[in-house]
Amino acid sequence: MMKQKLSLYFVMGSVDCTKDPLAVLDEAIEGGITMFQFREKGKGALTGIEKYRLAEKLLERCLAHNIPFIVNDDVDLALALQADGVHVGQEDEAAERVRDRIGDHKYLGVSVHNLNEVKKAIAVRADYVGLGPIFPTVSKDDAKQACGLTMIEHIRAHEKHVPLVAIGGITEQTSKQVIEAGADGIAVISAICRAKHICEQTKRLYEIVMRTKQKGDR
Ligand code: TZP
Ligand code: MG
Repeated sequence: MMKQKLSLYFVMGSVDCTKDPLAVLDEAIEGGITMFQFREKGKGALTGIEKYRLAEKLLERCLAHNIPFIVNDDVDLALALQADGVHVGQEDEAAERVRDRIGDHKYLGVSVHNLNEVKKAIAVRADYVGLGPIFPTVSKDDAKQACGLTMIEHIRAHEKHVPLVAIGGITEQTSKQVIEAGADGIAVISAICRAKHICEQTKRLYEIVMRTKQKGDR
């Protein structure tokens, strides 16, 4: 179930968009995204009531299309909106505390960079882990060094069942390899946000992921 939802995970905030974020999300939904994360971060990011209002509108879109809506690193916002879950990084609010605050019926996603962090995330009952950056990325100021496809294989070899989505610099050209390495899905910002034709680009990404998963019987 979670593994299916992770197939094409779109991550976005106003800073990532060159046009109206609502229009971007509409096109991405039409193209077939399976999960959405509101990540309002970076230079010029909205805060306070503006952040809330944008999240509310994006959530409405996701609700109408049955797309899980996850909030990045803002438990208060997720609770206020009754979002589907929260995603936190290693330097954000501790995952264990987030789990306590959101309860067992909301999704908890945790960013990881190695096997040790995966094991810790599993211990706090994370619903999925986000591994990355797999490749160099332009979308995260404080991104760690790229870990490469081998880190996906390494984690998969030791944790066969953990729902794992890969993130960081993933494009139409690399999606197939990422799934073949053992990821249940791809999480992307720029591959969708920076596309000329967002809906068509999203459809292409969706097709690649789904075809590759099918071939591997996943
Ligand atoms: N975490 C690790 S890499 C990254 C995040 C949020 C940014 C991913 O963006 P892009 O444009 O798909 O590389
Ligand atoms: Mg962080």
